[in-house]
Amino acid sequence: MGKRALITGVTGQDGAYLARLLLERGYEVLGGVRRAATAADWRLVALGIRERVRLVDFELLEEANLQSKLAELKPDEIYNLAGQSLVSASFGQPLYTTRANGIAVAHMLESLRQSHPHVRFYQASTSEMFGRAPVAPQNETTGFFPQSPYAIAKVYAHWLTVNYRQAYGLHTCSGILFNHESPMRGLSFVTRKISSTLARIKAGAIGAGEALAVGNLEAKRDWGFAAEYVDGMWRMLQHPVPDDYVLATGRTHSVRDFVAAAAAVLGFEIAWEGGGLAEIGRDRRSGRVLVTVDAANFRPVDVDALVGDAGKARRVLGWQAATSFAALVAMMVEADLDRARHGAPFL
Ligand code: NAP
Ligand code: F7E
Repeated sequence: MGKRALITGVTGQDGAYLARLLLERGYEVLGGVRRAATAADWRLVALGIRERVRLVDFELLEEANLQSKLAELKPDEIYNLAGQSLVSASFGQPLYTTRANGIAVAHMLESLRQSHPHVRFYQASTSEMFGRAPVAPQNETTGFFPQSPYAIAKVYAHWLTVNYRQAYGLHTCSGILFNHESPMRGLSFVTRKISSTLARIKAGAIGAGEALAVGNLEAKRDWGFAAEYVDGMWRMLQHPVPDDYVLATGRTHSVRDFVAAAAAVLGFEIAWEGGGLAEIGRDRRSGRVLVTVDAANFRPVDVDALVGDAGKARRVLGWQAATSFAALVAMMVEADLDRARHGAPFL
C-alpha cells in the first residue's frame, strides 16, 4: 500500500503542487484546509486533482484539534506548508504571524513527540530567515538575521524542528527555501503582481490611466519554479537521515529586472524615468506609463538581497533547480495573458 501524507496548507501554491506530485508517486493525500465561507480550492481544481485529494479540516491555531486529527488520520509523513506567508502582512499582524508560523509548529512537534514519534515531518522554512545576510550565497551554515515578524517566527519554528530531531530523535527536516514562483503564485507576491498586471494591460483589461504600482525596485531575490521545489521537499523526507537543506537556483535578480523581463515577454520595452517615489517605467514604443512607485508597497524594513547555495541538496538529494529566470518569467506572464484574454478570474 502507498504512503499517506498530510499536507497542511494544501490550498496554497506549494500545497497544490506537492499534492499533485505525491499523487503521481502513489500516495494517499490528505489535504489540510481551514474552513472558509468561500472555497479556496482553485489551485487543486486547476491542476485537475481536486477529487483525488481528501480534504480535512485543519486550522493552525486550533491546537487541541491536532492530536485527535493525527490519531484519526495516521499519516506517514506531514508536510507543514500552512502559514501566514506574506512578509509584508506580518508587520501589521505580528502576533497572529507568530502564532501561526511559530507556536503552531511547537504544538505540532509536541503532538508528534507525545503520540506519533515515527511520523516524518517537513517544516516550510524560508530564506527570509537569513535576512540581512553578511555573506553570499547563503547555505545551511549561514547565520540568521531576520528582518520581519514573519522571518522571526520562521526562525523559531526552524530551530524547534532541529531541536526535536536532536533532542528526541524525531524524523524532522527543515527546508530553507528561497523564493519559488509559478502561475499559481498568490497575487500579492511581487512576481505574480507584475505578471498579472502587465498581462492585463497588454490584453486591454486595465485602462490607460492605470499602471503597475510597486515598491522597492532594487530588492534582489533568488527566484525558482515552485513545482521543482516541492520535489525537493519530498526528497528531504525520503532520505534515511533527517537533515536541513537549502533549495535555491544560485542566481539573483532585482524586482526591476523582473519587471523589465515580464514587460519584454509582452512586447513592451521599459524606459525608466525619474527616481524615488517619482520614478516611472514607460513603454518606449507607445509612451504609456506601465509602472509607478507607491510608498504603500514599501516595508518598514526590507531584505536587500538574497541568493542561495543549494550544493548540499544537489550532493545529498540529487536535487537541482532547472528552470531559468527567463523561462520562469515567460511561463508566468504567458499564463496570465491567457487568463486575461479568456476573461478568466484572477485568483
Ligand atoms: P501560500 O500560497 O500563501 O499558502 C499558504 C497556505 O497556508 C494556504 O493553503 C493557506 O490557506 C494556509 N493557511 C494560512 N493560514 C492558515 C491557518 N491559520 N490555518 C490553516 N491553514 C492556513 O504559501 P506558499 O507559497 O504555498 O508557501 C507554503 C509555505 O512555505 C508557507 O509556510 C510559506 O511561509 C513557506 N515558504 C514559501 C516560500 C515561497 O517562495 N513560496 C519560500 C519559503 C517558505 P488559505 O488557502 O485558506 O489561505
Ligand atoms: O517580495 C519587493 C519586496 O512579497 C519580494 C514569500 O513566499 O518569499 C516570499 O517573500 C521583494 C521584497 O516576497 C513590491 O519589498 C517591491 O523585497 O514577492 P514578495 P518575499 O517577501 O521575498 C519568501 C522566501 C517567503 O518565505 C515568503 O513566504 O519584492 N517588492 N514591490 C514588492 N513586494 C510585493 N509583495 N509587492 C510590491 O508591490
